[in-house]
Amino acid sequence: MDQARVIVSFGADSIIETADGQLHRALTRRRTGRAIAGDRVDWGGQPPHQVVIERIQPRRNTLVRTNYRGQERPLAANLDQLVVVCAPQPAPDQRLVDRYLVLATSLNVDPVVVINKSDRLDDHDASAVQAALAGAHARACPIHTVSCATGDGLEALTAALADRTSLLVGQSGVGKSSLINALVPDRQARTQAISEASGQGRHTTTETTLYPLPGGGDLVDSPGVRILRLAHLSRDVIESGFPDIAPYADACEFRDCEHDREPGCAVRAAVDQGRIDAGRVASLQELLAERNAG
Ligand SMILES: Nc1nc2c(ncn2[C@@H]2O[C@H](COP(=O)(O)OP(=O)(O)OP(=O)(O)O)[C@@H](O)[C@H]2O)c(=O)[nH]1
Ligand SMILES: [Mg+2]
Ligand SMILES: [Zn+2]
Repeated sequence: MDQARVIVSFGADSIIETADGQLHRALTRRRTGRAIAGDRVDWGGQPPHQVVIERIQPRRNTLVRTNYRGQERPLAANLDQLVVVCAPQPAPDQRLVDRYLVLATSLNVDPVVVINKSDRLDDHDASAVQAALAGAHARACPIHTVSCATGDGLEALTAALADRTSLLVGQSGVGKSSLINALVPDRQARTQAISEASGQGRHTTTETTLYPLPGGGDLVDSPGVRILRLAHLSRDVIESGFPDIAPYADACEFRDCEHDREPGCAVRAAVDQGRIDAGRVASLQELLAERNAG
């Protein structure tokens, strides 16, 4: 059986890249289950027609989107790294950054932060960005400052992405698409080739798509993770996304302490003493409350 990588999936149909670098439209059988971007699969058939995915190899991890009804839909598999993109404009949102850091923990992948638009970063903006990144500092996560406009920092970022599958996340307007355009020089041709293989026109760009990087590794662009619901995560997973707070939380009098006004709350005490960032605690409380609400 030959092996391939899933580039993008539309339900029962996927586009796979075979070992020779060709893109083919492939069908999954009902019993095989649905393939998603990043899957490694065994395939058979006679390209370009009747290509069939025979088996989806076990996934190291699965990025899942949960909708407002709590229904889960898998989007991408086998990720190594989560790239959290922020910029001076739109102003960074600490709660969102902290959510992405918890997402990285839940997937068991390393977070990397990119501060884009360095060409627009004055001192005032820089301190606002750093404040929103308190969680990244607490987790000693690598931070790359880049500009898609000038090319500043892109070489070092390329090195950090080499040979790994990285998911790009971040607020609308921070420059995720600009980064893909800067890092994947043949993106246009690639999108065209995907459209041709799928026979579905421009539809593909709205789906979670894997882009191979010329220096090795892949970037995953997933419009589906913009609204990030983490209500399905356990308290333990959420708390392990906050290593700066966890030692204090362990010392709270109540195991289910919400770090609000409970007596014997070691987290509140640590905030009052300036030992931990109040914004981080607010992020943790928000995630715990969401989870409790079901
Ligand atoms: N000055 C400057 N502008 C940039 C840079 N990178 C991107 N932009 C601009 O920022 C705007 C948003 O960039 P996009 O790449 O579309 O942002 P995005 O994150 O893909 O946004 P969504 O697709 O809505 O999630 C565009 O007008 C870009 O030209 C940069 O390094 N410097
Ligand atoms: Mg975009
Ligand atoms: Zn507490």
